[in-house]
Amino acid sequence: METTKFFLTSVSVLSAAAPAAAKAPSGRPERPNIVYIMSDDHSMQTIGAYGYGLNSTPNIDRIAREGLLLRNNFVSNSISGPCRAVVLTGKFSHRNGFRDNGPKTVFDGSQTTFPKLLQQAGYQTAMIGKWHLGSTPTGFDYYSVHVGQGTYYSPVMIEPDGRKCYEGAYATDLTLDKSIEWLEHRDTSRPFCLMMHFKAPHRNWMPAPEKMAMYEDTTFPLPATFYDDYAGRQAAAAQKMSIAEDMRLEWDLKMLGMEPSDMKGEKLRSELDRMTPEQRAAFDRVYLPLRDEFERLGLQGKELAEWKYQRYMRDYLKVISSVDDKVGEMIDYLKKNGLWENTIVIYTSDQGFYMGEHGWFDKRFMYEESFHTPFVMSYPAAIRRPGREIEALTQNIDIAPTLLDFAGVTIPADMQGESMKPLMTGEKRKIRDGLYYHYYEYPLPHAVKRHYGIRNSRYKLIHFYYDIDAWELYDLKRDPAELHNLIDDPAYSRVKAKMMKQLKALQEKYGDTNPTNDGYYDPREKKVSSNH
Ligand code: SGN
Ligand code: CA
Repeated sequence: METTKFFLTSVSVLSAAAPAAAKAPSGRPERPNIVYIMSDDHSMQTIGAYGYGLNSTPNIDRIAREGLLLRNNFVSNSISGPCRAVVLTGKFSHRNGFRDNGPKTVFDGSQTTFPKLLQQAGYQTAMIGKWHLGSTPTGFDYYSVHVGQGTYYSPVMIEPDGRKCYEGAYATDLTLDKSIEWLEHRDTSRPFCLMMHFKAPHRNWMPAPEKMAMYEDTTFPLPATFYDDYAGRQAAAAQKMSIAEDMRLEWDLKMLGMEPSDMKGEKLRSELDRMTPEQRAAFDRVYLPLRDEFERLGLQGKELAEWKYQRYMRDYLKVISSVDDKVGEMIDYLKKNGLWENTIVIYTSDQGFYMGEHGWFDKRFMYEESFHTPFVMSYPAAIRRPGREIEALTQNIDIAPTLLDFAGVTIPADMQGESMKPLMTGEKRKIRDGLYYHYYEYPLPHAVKRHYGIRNSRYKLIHFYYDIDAWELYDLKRDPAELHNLIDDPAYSRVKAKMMKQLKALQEKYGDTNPTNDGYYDPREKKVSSNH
């Protein structure tokens, strides 16, 4: 493996003033460039433009202000690899074959993806950052991807000519710098599609040196459902993603030496070992006094749970702040180089995340916080009336068809999503009545039971299965926090019957007609069920 000392290249040095986007020789407008920015586990609740007031993200907000924001955008299986496979293929997990992050699952890179189709249509394509699909990226002229989840410090990247360790680099900075470097060396006569996938803000929320002290004086409001008792919700009661119970003092909260026998403590130490002495000193300056104070306080019970929540929020938001800075540098680069008008810039996340709602971190459930995912986009050449919010139900299966549509490339008939282009360019209409969801990864981490379900603009119906058989029904208008399971409420029997029917119709439409026979590998049984 080659080791590279990585020196951050300043964007302003690289950028020379470039002419504004020209018309193609045919006189037709140029095909748009695409910068698809996706982070890992970035919740809607922590993007300024969504209005929760927890933090500010001025640069991500610029994309929404100069373009649009999707209010009701969802995933189809709230977990990293599966979401990434859905984005590339425009197909649900049961169709693209990548159902889970489990050790046996590898993305079949021979299938059709939107970057491949763009490449065939003359686009230059690149994939930089978190890939997390097991197989070597296909459909890209260039790639530089993390090994698995990657590390925050001194990441090892897989590139066409082998693995390289970028010693001293911070992952978020590296993703931006590699992206700009690729743009600088591209063929300017052809359009490009760049997928820029931040590792951040994935667990263990390791901040950049200059952000270590940020938010240390801020106290965040405890979510109203932090002490949820999960009454009437068996699967919610069985999870292992509680801030109070499952968040680790060393790995997650960086209290060095507080859990000497915990395997995950090892993981923190190995991440710290990847730092330069200066980076390590910046960490120690902030986290060692916090550890000493924590030891002195000896917190228990609710006090300890709330202390963990504050630490979690601070670290998570420090990491987000770096992401937002780098999004800003990309916007500035595009503007300085005359590319902004004719480039589709998307900022989204692989899925949503819990910021203490129901007492949780992590994702996986079809409940709103992890089912929802943020999505803002700008494309001044085609999106009139900047700053628009779109209320229609959209889903990550729609991304591939939408980008192909904008690029003027035929959308394959077997892609399962819909093009959002009409919505985005001003037509007021809905593209679907209901969203379908199917999550498989049980019993792997966090013990979230397998489930599938449907959500429309008012109600949600979920079936948890495998080693449980539990149905849940929510009225999102009356109970947006999803605390009251109405499945046995006689007042909702007609709603229930209607939702059951709609669910069946969606399963037929999308070809997931035998959902409990899901073929997912169970490491405890060491066998795979028949239709895998
Ligand atoms: C790791 C994390 C989990 C997380 C999964 C999946 N544990 O296993 O908390 O849910 O990744 O995340 S950790 O101790 O290794 O941090 S995903 O976003 O890649 O799907
Ligand atoms: Ca993720």
